[in-house]
Amino acid sequence: MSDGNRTNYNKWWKNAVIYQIYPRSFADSNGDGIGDLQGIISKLDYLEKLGIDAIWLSPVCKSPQDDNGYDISDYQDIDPMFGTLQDMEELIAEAEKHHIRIIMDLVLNHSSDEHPWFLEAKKSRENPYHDYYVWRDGTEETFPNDMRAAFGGPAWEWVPEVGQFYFHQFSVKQPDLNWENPKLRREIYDMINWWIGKGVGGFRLDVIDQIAKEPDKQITNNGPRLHEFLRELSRETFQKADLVTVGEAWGANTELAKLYSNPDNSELSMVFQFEHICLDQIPGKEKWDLAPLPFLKLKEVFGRWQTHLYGKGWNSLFWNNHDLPRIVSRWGDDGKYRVESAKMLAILLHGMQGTPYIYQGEELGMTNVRYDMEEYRDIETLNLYRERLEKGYQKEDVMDSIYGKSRDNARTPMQWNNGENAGFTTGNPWIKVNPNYKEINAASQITDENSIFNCYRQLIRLRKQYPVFVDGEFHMLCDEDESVFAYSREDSDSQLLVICNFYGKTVNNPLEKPEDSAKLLIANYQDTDWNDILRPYEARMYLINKRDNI
Ligand code: TEU
Ligand code: CA
Repeated sequence: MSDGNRTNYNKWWKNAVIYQIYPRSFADSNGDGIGDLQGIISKLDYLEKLGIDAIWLSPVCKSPQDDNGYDISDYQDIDPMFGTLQDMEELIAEAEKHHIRIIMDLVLNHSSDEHPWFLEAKKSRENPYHDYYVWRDGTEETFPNDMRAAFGGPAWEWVPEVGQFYFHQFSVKQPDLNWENPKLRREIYDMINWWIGKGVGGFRLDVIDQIAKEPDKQITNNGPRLHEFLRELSRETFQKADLVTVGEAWGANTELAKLYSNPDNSELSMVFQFEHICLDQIPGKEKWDLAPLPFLKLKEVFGRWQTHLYGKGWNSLFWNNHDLPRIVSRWGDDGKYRVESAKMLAILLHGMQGTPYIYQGEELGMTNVRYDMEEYRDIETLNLYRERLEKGYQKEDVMDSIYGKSRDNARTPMQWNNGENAGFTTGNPWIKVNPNYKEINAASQITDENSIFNCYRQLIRLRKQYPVFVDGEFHMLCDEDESVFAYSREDSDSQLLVICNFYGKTVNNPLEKPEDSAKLLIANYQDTDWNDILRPYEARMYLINKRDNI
């Protein structure tokens, strides 16, 4: 079925596992308290041991860091905080020696307001760069419309020099780029090709579903020209090399995902969508308004994505990223059953079809934090705190929302060992280290064969060993069961069977014992016999060789 680079049928990234690094929180090499590229280079042995194939590197380009690098002021240089372009080239080369590819984070929906394009654009309406951004007339007091920015406040900012508003879907320092302008698109393609020339393994495309916005119609994501833009982008750049490309798409459903990740390779390799991970949010409310997880709905959502995309598209599998709270605190148990529940969540996810992503520290079962307000750093969290107090919310309620959902939960420094600052830095960390680092850290887990780290390591190996992980067809089992998440994956040779008790109570095992020849591939309790009950967060994965039974 494979025909080289032209289609996506037999691509390397289908049995790959991708590891996301949030550079400022990963490893600090020079004691300034901020993680950097040399820090990452020093941890490549660790990553090779884990067995991952690629690193998705959150943005390291030059940036005023208003949104921790998602506000880029030079797409072709590295922020001095992280190192130099030479360090980046070294990282790409050193990673390759460890069989790891580097995936860059491309932020193409907006730039920084300090990008030279924007500095020019705001000088006058006649400036050749003016049209690189999205402007609307108005008077200082009357906004073009009432659209709001993702981090609070209006989506419009007045610029007196030109007597116009510019549009920003995120912070005021992140003006939206105008993809309607072909010259802008050309500049973006040239920049991407320059990075391809540097040997990167692929790209993650930040909020790519928002590039084709039409603010006059209040359209943010899935604008009418979105897939036209994506096909042009892909043709002019990605299709020239064997890359992995992943589009962050909050607004995707399975039909749209088939366009993004069409096996004909006309757009991207895969989609990174959030339907499963937003389920503990009440529809129409904000993520901060905490709600319990509707478990049956979770199964329905996973099942739908697995079956609708089968043979027609490709999905990312993830519980975590730098915007989300830690999964073990969110849907597992970060107390008594931290180890069991972290492994259960890993086993549940890694048996499905798609490309798994591990977010730094997830492989250690790192947890959420509860800090005093002055320890938080994220612009979204700081804005929320201010806005909700102004609106009259109780401080305790706002703090509960922050404990539950703040992006800083994911951004505390990586816990390497039980030494000072968890081995992250010899200086003062830019954000406080989670106080539980003495108990939860990489050094203690690498050598412990029953650690969460070694569970992830084993899952990565299994995915490479058995083709059924890549191609097997998904079937949900006991979909009405209120506690157990179970499914099978089947190809012509074998069947994979995954059974997970999603909760902390012992329950009856709703499944029939598989035949004796079934091989237990991985589990999170040490005894291996089949049992008619499932203990708290118990997870088991079996392989049944169909040929044994003929
Ligand atoms: O995130 C897109 C996005 O929609 C989220 O920011 C979301 O609004 C927020 O996290 C919900 O709490 C991407 C990046 O992943 C994020 O870090 C950036 O802040 C954002 O784009 C802007 O570039
Ligand atoms: Ca540093």
